Amino acid sequence: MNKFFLDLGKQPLANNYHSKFKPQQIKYRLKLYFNIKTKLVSISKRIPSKKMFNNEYPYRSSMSKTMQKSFQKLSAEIKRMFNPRLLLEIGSNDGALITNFDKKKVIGVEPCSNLAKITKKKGYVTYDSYWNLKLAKKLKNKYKKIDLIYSANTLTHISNLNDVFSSIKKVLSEDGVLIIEDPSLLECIKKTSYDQFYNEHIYVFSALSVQNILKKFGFEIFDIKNLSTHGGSLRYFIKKKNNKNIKIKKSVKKQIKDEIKFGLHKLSSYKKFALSTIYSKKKLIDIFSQLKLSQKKIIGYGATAKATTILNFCNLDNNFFEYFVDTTPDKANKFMPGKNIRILRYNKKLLKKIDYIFLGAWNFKKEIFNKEKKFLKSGGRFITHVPKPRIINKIN
Ligand code: JHZ
Repeated sequence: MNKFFLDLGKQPLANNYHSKFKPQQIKYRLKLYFNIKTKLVSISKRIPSKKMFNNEYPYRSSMSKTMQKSFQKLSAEIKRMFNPRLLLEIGSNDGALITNFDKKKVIGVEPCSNLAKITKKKGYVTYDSYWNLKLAKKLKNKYKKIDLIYSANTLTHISNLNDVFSSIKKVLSEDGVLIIEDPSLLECIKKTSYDQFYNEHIYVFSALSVQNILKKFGFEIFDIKNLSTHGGSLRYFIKKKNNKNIKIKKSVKKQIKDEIKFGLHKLSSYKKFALSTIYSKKKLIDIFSQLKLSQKKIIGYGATAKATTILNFCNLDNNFFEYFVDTTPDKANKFMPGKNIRILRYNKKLLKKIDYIFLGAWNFKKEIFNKEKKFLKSGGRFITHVPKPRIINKIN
């Protein structure tokens, strides 16, 4: 049932920023498949979770103002709409969401102990564990009733979806609500943002595939919100099918209709996406090659997991870049996986004497442009690959 549609080449682990220049690195082939029956898009190679999500995981959810605001807004909405007695977050990272709640009303689950430590230190109950049935049983015994489960950018990272959803089913109360939030496959295809695929992202969900997965567990989507975060995400509001007190909103049908209109239910659309990706790669390489020929100084902005996919797929290395800048403390003075480009802790001075900035964090374009108005005013230019590879010389 799984049909191959795109090969993104050999890719290192996207968040494996090493501290030394390493000429040889372990890479894994990144191939994308579409399941004709379930409509689920996934990668072929599954890397053991422990190799990726451990006590050195560098990604911090609260590193951008945009994400902080998004989590604050959602927290207020959750309180207003559902007023949960107890909220459980799967993949609580550094606490960008849970720290907006009363400590007695929230539990975090976070397998990367360096991140779990941050919320524990602030006094939030955090289980330093992977999400699985064993933990679900433990939580059920201890808390009895959990009426809201939230998970953002986490479930797409767990290979065994059967285990994920049966564990959720185990702990969620009968009238409880599950909210999940992940990059939208529709937006990813529309924008040719093939960089949403890396070894951590085992799946990129569509409403079509989520709906199919949920059926098996007696869950159904009752509302969907399109978000601008992470280049376009979907927030799915889910309930148990037996709970008839919550009505299903029109947004669900609308999203499914939009996805079908765009062809997310058929293989040919993914083959088209594969062709657009190859074209995008060629155009991006052309841009970089021309700028390099004219001896322009280029840096990367945002040492993202997405950028790892681009650099390794397009074979852009330290011949093209001076360095990458990033605000994340744990990425500083390390190297971009697979391509040995140094990452420096962001500081405005690092933008001086630079001609071009490649937007590794293109999903935060607005926030970055606001911060770097001076760079643009002084003649600096940005390079992006979404929705099409191009040079940007003005805000918006
Ligand atoms: P960002 C991560 O992907 C990994 P990445 C993960 N697998 C996932 O699923 C997604 O997130 C959701 C920096 N930055 O969010 C901070 C600046 O330096 O696009 C971050 O390192 N200056 C969990 O890595 C990076 O950019 C800034 O002004 O693709 C953004 O990473 C801003 C705004 C960000 O996720």
